[in-house]
Amino acid sequence: MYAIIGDVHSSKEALEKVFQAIQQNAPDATIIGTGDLFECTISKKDITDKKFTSLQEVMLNPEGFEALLTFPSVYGNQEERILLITETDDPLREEIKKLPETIDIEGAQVIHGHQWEWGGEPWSLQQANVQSRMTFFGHSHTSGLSIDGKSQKVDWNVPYDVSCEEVLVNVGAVVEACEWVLYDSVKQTVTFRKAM
Ligand SMILES: [Mn+2]
Repeated sequence: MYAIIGDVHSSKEALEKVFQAIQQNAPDATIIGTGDLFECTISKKDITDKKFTSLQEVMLNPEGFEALLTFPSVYGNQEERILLITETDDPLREEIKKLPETIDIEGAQVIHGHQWEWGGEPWSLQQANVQSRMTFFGHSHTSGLSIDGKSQKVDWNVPYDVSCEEVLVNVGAVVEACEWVLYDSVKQTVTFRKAM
């Protein structure tokens, strides 16, 4: 059993709510992160060659937030940007640098998804370059499920059978929405959850 969560964007309150829900719904679930744990406060368009020498200048990290990050996670575009624009021996930077691009779990792979092709109107995933039959990702802050290339309507608290050819699961966002996904690797089901 896995609880997949991501796009926390430094929201301590939302992460605590989601933890509480996981504790109530699936206390034995292994928590895996889809990245963008932190919020980078320097936007993409404001990036220059300048290297910041303290992390506080470029990211939100509220008191007690880091202590909650005890689960394995991949990196997202926020972590990528934080690394790109800083030069400091802060141990937190080293921790961020250690986050992998992908994590393999039972029968699936976890990735942030910003590496793929996004665009269109409304802005959405155009092309996913997956390495696994089933992939959990985030990035867009919109829960979604695609089975064998067909987009499914997402209903909350309903287990979806994912024992099919190709499955893409957008786990939504912890920030603001308190969304997460429960993945039962034995029964091969995913259930979308909202901790609000
Ligand atoms: Mn992202």
